[in-house]
Amino acid sequence: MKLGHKSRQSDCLGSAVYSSIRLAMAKKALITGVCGQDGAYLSKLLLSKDYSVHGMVRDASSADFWRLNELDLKDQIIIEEADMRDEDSLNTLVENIKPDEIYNLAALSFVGASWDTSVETSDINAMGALRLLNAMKEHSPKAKYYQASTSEMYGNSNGETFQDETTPLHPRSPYAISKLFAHWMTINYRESYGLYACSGILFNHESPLRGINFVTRKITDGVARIKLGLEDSITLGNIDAQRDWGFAGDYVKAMWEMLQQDTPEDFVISTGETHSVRDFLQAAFKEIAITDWESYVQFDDRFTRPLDVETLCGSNNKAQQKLHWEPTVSFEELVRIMVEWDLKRLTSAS
Ligand code: F7E
Repeated sequence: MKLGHKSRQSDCLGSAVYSSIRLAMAKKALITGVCGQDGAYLSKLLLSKDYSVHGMVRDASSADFWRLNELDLKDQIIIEEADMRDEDSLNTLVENIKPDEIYNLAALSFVGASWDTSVETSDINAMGALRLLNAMKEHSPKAKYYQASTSEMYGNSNGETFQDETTPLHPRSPYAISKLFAHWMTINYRESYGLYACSGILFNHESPLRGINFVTRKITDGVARIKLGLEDSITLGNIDAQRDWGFAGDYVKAMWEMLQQDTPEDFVISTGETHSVRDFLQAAFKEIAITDWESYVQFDDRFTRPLDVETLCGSNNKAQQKLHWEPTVSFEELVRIMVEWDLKRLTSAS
């Protein structure tokens, strides 16, 4: 009995010592925007690789941790408070943590709202990235930096079928312009100061953790509501727009891979397939056995934009060759996963 007690104690002591050694040896990652879709999937990936994950939020008391809770990660992440608009808070954060890797995912990311929030969008997405790069240069210059760049920077394709790392950029929204600034600052800091800083030009990436205001989740949520008799239609804007939609869980692996290379470079991450919003609607309604989906969809000008990007389709050749990365979830599977998740969520809530 005594022996058992003692050995349990020494086991506890052993595992406590082991945990603190592991923590001390673990790579430290700082993720801004940890509460977003990508922040949650990236946290999961890094924790599975034994990183110590520091997740930045603006205000912990009002932050919405639903995605981290959904993946059961909240207790494993060290939540840090700082603000992309506040240089001092970012300096203190980076100086205290001295991260090995910084993933800048924080952004106002809803393109449609960016005309109404252009100043705040620029402050957070563009100047915020610059403030963070400065903090890294000053306090953790050996860290590796990932900038969440976006296919929105391309704007409308000028006749080319695929966009790649060499395609000219012509942004068509305040959001895309703010991201363009951060993209070029990342390149400039790499070239000027020799920092390990790189950009992932990610095409649209979705999942059940996507915000409800993005078109994919709006559709899968709407389809699930129609199936359960909670709504009778979905109201949308431009359904002729075409996007290259992949699964977010795949895309965060590419972010990590980009920071494991010998030299920092920028990469396009995409599936190489494009589908219209119409195609997405058709596939989502098919999951609930509705083929005449047009009769369930309404148009409202409120959901159109002053300027939209019509077609995007990325070439992931460079990522395949250098990162050995490729998407694992097809368009149809992605739609199925999202519809099933929304059906399950709404069924258990009712
Ligand atoms: O729109 C059209 C809309 O808001 C897709 C962000 O993550 O990916 C995302 O940007 C398309 C557009 O995503 C509705 O006009 C029609 O053509 O889902 P979205 P997005 O604008 O492509 C990029 C890569 C990012 O970086 C962004 O942060 O769908 N559309 N009707 C609609 N879109 C919305 N949201 N709502 C509608 O009712």
